[in-house]
Amino acid sequence: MIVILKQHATEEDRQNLIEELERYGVKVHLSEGDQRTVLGLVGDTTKIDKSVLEANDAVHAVKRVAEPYKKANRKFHPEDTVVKVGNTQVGGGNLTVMAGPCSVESREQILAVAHAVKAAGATMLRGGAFKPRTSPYSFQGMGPQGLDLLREAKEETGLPIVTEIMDPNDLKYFRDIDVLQVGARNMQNFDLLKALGKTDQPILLKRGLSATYEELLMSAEYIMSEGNPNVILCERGIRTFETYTRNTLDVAAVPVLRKLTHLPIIIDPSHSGGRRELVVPLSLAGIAAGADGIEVEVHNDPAHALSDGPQQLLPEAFEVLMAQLKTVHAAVHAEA
Ligand SMILES: [Mn+2]
Repeated sequence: MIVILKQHATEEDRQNLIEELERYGVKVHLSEGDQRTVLGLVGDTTKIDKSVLEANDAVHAVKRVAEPYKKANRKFHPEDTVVKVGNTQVGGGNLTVMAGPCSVESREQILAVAHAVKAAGATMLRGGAFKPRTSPYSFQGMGPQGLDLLREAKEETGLPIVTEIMDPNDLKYFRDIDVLQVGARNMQNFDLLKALGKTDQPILLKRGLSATYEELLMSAEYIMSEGNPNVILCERGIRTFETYTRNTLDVAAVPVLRKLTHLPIIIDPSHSGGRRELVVPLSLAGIAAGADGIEVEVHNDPAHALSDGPQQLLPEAFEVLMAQLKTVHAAVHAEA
């Protein structure tokens, strides 16, 4: 971190500032030019709040030279992280396909979809039991009963389960759930992130609607700094000026995050496109960009789905998608 002092900063201002900075345990190197005095901070600057320094009267500007996230940072962990989920692995060249309905609606529905996606080659079953809906009048999910149905579907198919948790107080219901999903709207629910950091369960962390890459990685850092290294990132579309699609899938997030972090990256073609006909091309684009997998919504009767009907694939379409995904994934991972 580099701190540039104002021209009018006095010797006393400078000494006070250096003492303040040294309290964080960093070394301060002073270099005095004709026009400007610059302080170079060496050591762990993660605990220093840039905006507090910027508000100091003697400070002209503050520049970070290192990213504020450490545990999620590829610089300190060059190897890709591989997250073990049941009998499958996310990252490390594996193709992860989390498929299933937006919401668990009934025993018949979740079992039918689970068997269909398993037969087509999905590696995990997704399904929402606790639903974060934009409207309080929309279907809110089956809650703990929905989790029981997911457990039953897992027992029948062997597919590990991915399902969303919204409230740290619900953790008691999720102790045996394979992957806990944090939705886009909860990406900065820091109490939830901290509680999930105290477990060792894999977490699927979705990017917020208007979150930067750094904000996403800082949210991952919340989980990891509490001791849980099992974080999987998910790009699920961001809010832009475009209204044709539900959100705009940021495909660039995949190669950029790949560079910044060692964590696995999944894309969600369903909530980004919001339309069934976009799910296949967006899925393929994500894998082509180097994503470790997708999380996709599949329903046996989308026309009557209780949530997100227009974007859910029929099992037959999912089967076709699986074949295409494998082809693109193989092409990306082929030796040049
Ligand atoms: Mn959905």
